Amino acid sequence: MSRIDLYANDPAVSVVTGACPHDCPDTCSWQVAVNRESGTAIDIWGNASHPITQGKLCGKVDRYLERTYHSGRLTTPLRRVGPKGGGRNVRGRFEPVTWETALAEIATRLSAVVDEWGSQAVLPYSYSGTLGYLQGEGMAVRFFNRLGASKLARTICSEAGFEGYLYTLGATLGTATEDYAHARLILIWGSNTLTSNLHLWQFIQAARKAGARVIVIDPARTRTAKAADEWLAIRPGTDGALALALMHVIIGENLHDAKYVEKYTVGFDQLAERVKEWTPERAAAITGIPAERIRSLAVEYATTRPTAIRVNYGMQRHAGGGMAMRTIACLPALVGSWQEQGGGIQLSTSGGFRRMDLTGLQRPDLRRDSSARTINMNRLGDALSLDPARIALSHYRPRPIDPIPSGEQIGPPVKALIVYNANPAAATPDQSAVMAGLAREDLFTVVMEQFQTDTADYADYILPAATQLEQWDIHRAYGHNFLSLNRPAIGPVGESLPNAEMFRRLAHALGYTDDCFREDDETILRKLVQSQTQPEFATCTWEALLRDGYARLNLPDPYLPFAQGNYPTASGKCEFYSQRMADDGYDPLPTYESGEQILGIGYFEPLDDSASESEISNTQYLICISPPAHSFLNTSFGVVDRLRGREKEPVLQMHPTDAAARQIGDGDVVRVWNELGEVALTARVTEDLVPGTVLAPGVWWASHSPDGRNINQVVRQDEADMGGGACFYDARVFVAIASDGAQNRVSSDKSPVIAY
Ligand SMILES: Nc1nc2c(c(=O)[nH]1)N[C@H]1C(S)=C(S)[C@@H](COP(=O)(O)OP(=O)(O)OC[C@H]3O[C@@H](n4cnc5c(=O)[nH]c(N)nc54)[C@H](O)[C@@H]3O)O[C@H]1N2
Ligand SMILES: Nc1nc2c(c(=O)[nH]1)N[C@H]1C(S)=C(S)[C@@H](COP(=O)(O)OP(=O)(O)OC[C@H]3O[C@@H](n4cnc5c(=O)[nH]c(N)nc54)[C@H](O)[C@@H]3O)O[C@H]1N2
Ligand code: SF4
Ligand SMILES: [Mo]
Repeated sequence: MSRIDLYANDPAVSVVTGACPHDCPDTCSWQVAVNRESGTAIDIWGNASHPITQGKLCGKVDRYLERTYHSGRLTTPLRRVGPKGGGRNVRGRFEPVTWETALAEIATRLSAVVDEWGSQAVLPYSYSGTLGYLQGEGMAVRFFNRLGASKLARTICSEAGFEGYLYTLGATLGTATEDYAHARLILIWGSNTLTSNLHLWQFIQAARKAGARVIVIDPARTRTAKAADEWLAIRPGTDGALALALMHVIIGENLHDAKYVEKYTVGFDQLAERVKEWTPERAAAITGIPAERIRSLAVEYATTRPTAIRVNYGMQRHAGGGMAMRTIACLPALVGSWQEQGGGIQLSTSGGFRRMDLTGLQRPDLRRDSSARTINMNRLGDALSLDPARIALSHYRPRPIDPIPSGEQIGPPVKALIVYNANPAAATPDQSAVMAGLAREDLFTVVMEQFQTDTADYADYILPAATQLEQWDIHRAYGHNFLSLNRPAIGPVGESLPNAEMFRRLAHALGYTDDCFREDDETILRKLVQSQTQPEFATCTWEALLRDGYARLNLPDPYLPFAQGNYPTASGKCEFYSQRMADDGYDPLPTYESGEQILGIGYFEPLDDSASESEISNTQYLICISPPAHSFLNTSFGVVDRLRGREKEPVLQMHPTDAAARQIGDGDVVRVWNELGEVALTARVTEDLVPGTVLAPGVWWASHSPDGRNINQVVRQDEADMGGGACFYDARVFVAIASDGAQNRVSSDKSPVIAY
């Protein structure tokens, strides 16, 4: 019996429909059984009627009740009484205070900062704890607009790839998730579907039953690669070179769709000229994929119908991630696969929601000074420095033509930081720089959290946040076209409050009398839905959402966004040649440069064959990637013992060749370091990885790690080529067995320091 049937006729139980709030393409519709008498949630499951969720939640959110009722939930406001900083003996360093006291004291401190340093000395820091419109960037944005705080560019996940995709196609529209069932060739490109996008898999399986082949392009033989028909092992950061060579073969052998290209694209002749130099042999030397396989893949891709690509953010967390995405996004137009159901490419479906009008929710009109600076969240370490040159670097500069500010444009140091929906001490690049900033005694930090995270350890005040079971919200999705409503299933755990209510109360404490700080959550959401005028939201009525919990956007069914062109670019076409890119300071045509070239980093010359093993291990860097661990979701589930138990301990996967060169055996504790920092991990020697690359599944809490640090110790703050995106997977590291003193070499003069 399904769980809904089990509870539907039980008078002691009510069933509430909601939505998973986490940063995941699937945005599942969930149902929660609540004991009417106690008000306690007793069960949670995936909504069987939702066309994508299809009754299943993932292994993490199946545990959502354990997270909600976890003994570590923060249940009262806390005030710091001990010294600032990370550590485990938390209860000794914070004391509970009432909401009244906490809010009054926070308001006093914030006002003092604004009076002395100006309102831009206040920085919000948030990302994807919840993706809800209201509890995400809803009431919080109202509040920070009214305050006049610095703005935050939310770049940590997808910006480079997003911008690259937009330059080529004009919007993050693409293949509908359900339509992968119609494809006959599927390229899963830089995505671990079975871990991070589980609900796509059922459609891929349906395609395979009908004869489709599935190829995974990834530096790691992930669980998805193991389940697929073929793993193409690619060196990280080289996807652009592969795509250029595929186009070389497709155009060279006249396999492109000349009619589609003629009608719906610009710049074909220039593209053809450009890719001439990108022979499969050249790309083979860069990617590590044999030239013959590149050639045959190009033919397979151009001649199989329909053929679909699922590209995800893994391949764009690199210095050249934007250009790589821009290049891959040219492929479907070149072969005309947009014309078929089951053809095209999907990066994200969020473009379907792009015309959602958020002005009523976020109230940009409340901001008096629209020229407030914008800080790039990836450079939080620099932003929290007191050095004006580093603060200048932390300004958001998404394109090559954006200058580094100087003089007064730099603005004041950050003197107050308000963190919600984020855990920067664990998840943000250059962990030691972030922690050094958070440790500043003169920085006033408020953290709104459900748990005592690595970041909360540095707070002056911690405010207990509600979970999704305790709050209202509305969610768009980035892996399907349904809008979802989340209704609260239970009352607040302890004294916790939804983010919206915390910001509402903070607004009152600061004396803001605007009406918008009086509206309740349900009213705000109803107005948000009712105020939409674009046709795609016509089906998403408040009534439909209340009744079903979700509603499909009013898009054609099937939805083939670019079957007849309709690209929302300047030219109205797919832009093989992009004038906008030229204007923004880029090569207007697809191209490829290595991470070293883009970041302008000079490394050691590779050693010749006569080098001893120990010389090799001490001077040859490895590329370190840190994609999602299966049982975690960024850092959000690290607290659930059962899920942490499944991941066991923070590890570093290494290829046997790289391990042997360093005399490292499976299970050895190794030190992973570069010029930024170091972290101790347990080696896992495996052939499921391209040589020259190491992989540390993320994201572990620093405080759950043996040395109180995690892999973001070795990740640089540098921006990727587009959108100010993060370069999590472009880290260069040295690795050695922990006992041989590697630790000391980081700071020694003779250390293999990377030259800039
Ligand atoms: N279980 C779980 N699910 C998650 C998350 C999680 O942490 N855990 N995170 C969520 C978040 S925040 C996001 S943004 C989404 C998307 O999350 P993504 O981070 O895009 O996750 P993956 O789909 O695992 O994609 C990463 C894959 O890219 C590969 N990769 C790394 N570098 C390269 C490269 O240069 N080229 C190629 N071809 N591949 C490369 C990695 O080996 C990995 O298999 O998933 C969400 N879902
Ligand atoms: N090395 C490495 N680092 C990475 C990545 C990687 O692949 N490798 N992935 C990156 C990516 S893709 C992303 S998206 C970022 C994510 O970075 P973050 O957004 O910082 O994500 P989390 O670490 O999951 O932190 C979210 C926090 O929000 C809290 N939270 C959840 N719901 C609520 C709520 O309703 N209210 C409040 N106040 N808090 C809530 C959770 O308890 C959690 O501590 O991390 C990035 N960091
Ligand atoms: S994390 Fe993703 S797969 Fe898991 S329940 Fe949430 S939306 Fe669904
Ligand atoms: Mo992300």
